[in-house]
Order: sequence, then structure tokens, then C-alpha cells
Amino acid sequence: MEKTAFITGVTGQDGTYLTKLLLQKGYSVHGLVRRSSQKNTYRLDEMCLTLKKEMRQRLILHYGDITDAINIYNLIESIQPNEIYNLAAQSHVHISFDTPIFTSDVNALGALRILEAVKNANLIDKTRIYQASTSELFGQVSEIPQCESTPFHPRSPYAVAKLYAHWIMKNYREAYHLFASTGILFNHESPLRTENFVTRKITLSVAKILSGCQKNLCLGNLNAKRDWGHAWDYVNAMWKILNHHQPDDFVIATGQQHSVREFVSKSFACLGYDIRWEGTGLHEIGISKVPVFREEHLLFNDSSALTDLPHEERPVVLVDPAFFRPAEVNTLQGDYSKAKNLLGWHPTISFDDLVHEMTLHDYQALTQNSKKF
Ligand code: NAP
Ligand code: F7E
Repeated sequence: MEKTAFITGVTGQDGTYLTKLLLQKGYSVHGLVRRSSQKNTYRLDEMCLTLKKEMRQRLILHYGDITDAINIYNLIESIQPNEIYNLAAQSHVHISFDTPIFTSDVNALGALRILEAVKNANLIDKTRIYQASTSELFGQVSEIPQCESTPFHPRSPYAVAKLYAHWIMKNYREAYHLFASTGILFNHESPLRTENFVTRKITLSVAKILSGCQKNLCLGNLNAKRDWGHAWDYVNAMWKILNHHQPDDFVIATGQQHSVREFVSKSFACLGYDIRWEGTGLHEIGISKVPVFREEHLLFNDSSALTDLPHEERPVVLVDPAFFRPAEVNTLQGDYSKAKNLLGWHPTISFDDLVHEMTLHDYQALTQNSKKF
């Protein structure tokens, strides 16, 4: 029988990939979209262009907001979903220090509103709930690598709010026997990643610097280490978590970690450029021998002509303290053994392939666009 899913955060990176996965699996997918003064469904719209009409017709979007309890109850009561994926969040860690109350309302109480709606609509026996937990819960890590039993030490309003959501899911599981599962997902990226997360900021900047549209890339903590995977692998894990025979909590990660500095070097290397790092702290710079563009190159940018351009060696990466956080998570590395053993999940896309895909995507989009003008 066809299953019905309800996705909050459907317009985000993960919501878009998850929608594609569930439509491919034959689900009817209902998605929650915030009213915005500008179109916020561009990722979904582009993804839908790659799907057959029959699949697209199984996607139904609803206006709403995770902070509106009545709206959430009414939607869940009328959709009667088999599965709910609660992905809606103010998901930017740095911005959560500027908007702690909004972030808590969305990220913490949002999860509670979903649970209450399922309970009050008498859907406890029908509806399974997935909560988007995060490696940010581990924060100031007490062991390496981190697994499901590693103590939590959140380091931002974002992470503290997500900790509430994580525990309220477990509480409703224990108290009311709801099928409420969590995925403790480590960082996952893709060409759909929003531009102010570090990976996409890097790949877009590398593309712009090497096509003459941007002078340099300003970053914060180059030493931060993350366990970066690909979002497509991670939405597959979400589905496996909800289709396990019992509700549970799972770490989803690659087990490998890389620094922000390594990500930058790798991204430049994808387009054939080496970075040399000099200095330390605020004075660290990344130097590369990059093309010098004249106006005609900017108008008719052509990647094959890059090597014919004159090159100069200059700083292309700088450190700007504006991107430092009041409290930083310095290192994250996950142990996904439980997911591997119980769900048969493992990552399929390597770090190198991830950086390559993101960098080429941004470079090609930019150079193809400039050719149009
Ligand atoms: P994202 O791209 O920032 O997407 C967040 C989604 O939440 C967007 O669709 C956004 O809508 C929606 N949203 C925000 N506030 C809302 C509100 N008040 N009501 C309804 N919807 C709201 O995030 P993502 O990377 O796809 O991540 C998905 C989830 O996984 C998030 O909960 C995130 O915290 C969590 N997570 C992410 C990672 C990661 O590395 N990506 C790792 C662990 C956990 P708009 O499009 O209108 O802004
Ligand atoms: O930062 C450092 C920054 O913003 C990664 C979210 O999806 O993953 C994400 O949170 C690291 C941090 O992701 C810049 O200080 C240096 O150490 O890409 P990010 P995040 O904070 O790890 C977790 C798992 C989530 O749950 C979140 O929703 O990179 N960094 N320079 C920088 N970060 C940014 N954004 N910008 C910089 O210029």
C-alpha cells in the first residue's frame, strides 16, 4: 500500500533530497513550506524537473510554520501520515547566537508540537516520527570518535535547542510508546547546501576567484575539524531509521574527519590550483598562483582558456575574526557502527568525491552563466 510522509523543512537541503528519495520509493509526500516574501522552493522546483510527471504529482505542498501549533495539528490530523520527518530548523549554528529565542522556539518546541499533534490526533499507532538530531549535541567532545553513548555537551543555542528536541523524542517514546526515532547526523553537504555554511561558501568562492568574480575568501576557524558526508547518503539513513522494526537513536557519520583548511586546499586542487599556507592565527593566509583576468575574460569566461591567462601568486584565503563563534566546536568524528550493524547503512560517497562534485557544480554554473551574457 502506498505510504504517506509529511516532511517539515521540505525546502531545505535535506528536505529536497528526502522528497526525491521518498517519491522514488512510491510515497505520497506532503511538505511544509513557510510563507516567504521571496520564493523559497527553488531547490525543490529544480529537483522536481528531474522527475517524471507521475512522481511530481505525488508531492503536495502546504503553507505552515513549525511555530504554529494549530497549523501543525490541523495538517497532521488531515494528512494522517505514516511517517513524519521533522527537518524544520534554524540550522545555522553561528546565527543561533544572534537569534537564540527564535532558534529555541523552532528547533526545540517545534519537535514538541509534532509529538503533541500526533498524540492528540490519536495517531500514536499509525505515525512514526523522525527527529533531525545533530552531532552538535556532542559539542565539546569527551571522547573520539563519538557514538550513541558519548555524553552530550552542546556549545550553542542551536545545539541546546536540539538537545531538548532529542530528549523530548525519547521521553514521548518512553511515556506514550510513540515510534519516535532520532538520527544524530554529522555534517552532510551537497551542491544544495545553503551558501553560508562553510563548505558551500568555500566551493562558491573558489569558483568565483578562479573565474575573476571575487578577489579572495575570508574564513573563520581554519583548524575546525568536521566529519563531512554527502546529504544523499544521509537522507537514505533517515528512511532506514524510520523503517527499522523499533524506534531508536543512531549516529550517522563517515568516520573520517578533515579540517576547514584541508577542504579549501582540496577545492582549489579540484580545479588544478595548489594552495600554500603561511602564518598562524589571524595572520594565516592561503597563497596560490591564480589567473589574472582582463575585462574580456570576465565577459566570455571559458574554463579551457584558464591556463592561457597570465598568472600571479597572491593571497586568496584570509582569516576574518567576524566568522569566529562565541563558543566553538573544534572537532567532530562519528562512529556509525550501530547504524551499520542494525540498519545496514554505510556512506557511499567519499570526501574527495563530495568536494569534487560541489566545486565543479559551482564552477560550471558560474562559467556557463557568464557565457550567456
Ligand atoms: P536547511 O537547509 O537549513 O533547511 C532547514 C529547513 O527548515 C528549511 O526548509 C527551512 O525553510 C525550514 N524552516 C526553518 N524554520 C522553519 C519554521 N519556523 N517553520 C517551518 N519550516 C522552517 O537544513 P538542512 O541542512 O536541510 O538540515 C535539515 C535538518 O537536519 C535541520 O533540522 C538541521 O538542523 C538538521 N541537521 C543538519 C545537518 C547538516 O549537516 N546538514 C546535520 C545534523 C542535523 P526555509 O527554506 O523557508 O528557510
Ligand atoms: O561550520 C568553521 C566553523 O557553519 C563548520 C549545520 O548543518 O552541521 C552544521 O553546523 C565549521 C565550524 O557548520 C567559517 O567555525 C570557519 O567550526 O559549515 P558550518 P556547523 O556549524 O558544523 C551541524 C552538524 C548541524 O547540525 C548544523 O545544522 O567551519 N568555519 N570559517 C566557518 N563556518 C562558516 N559557516 N563560515 C565561515 O566563514
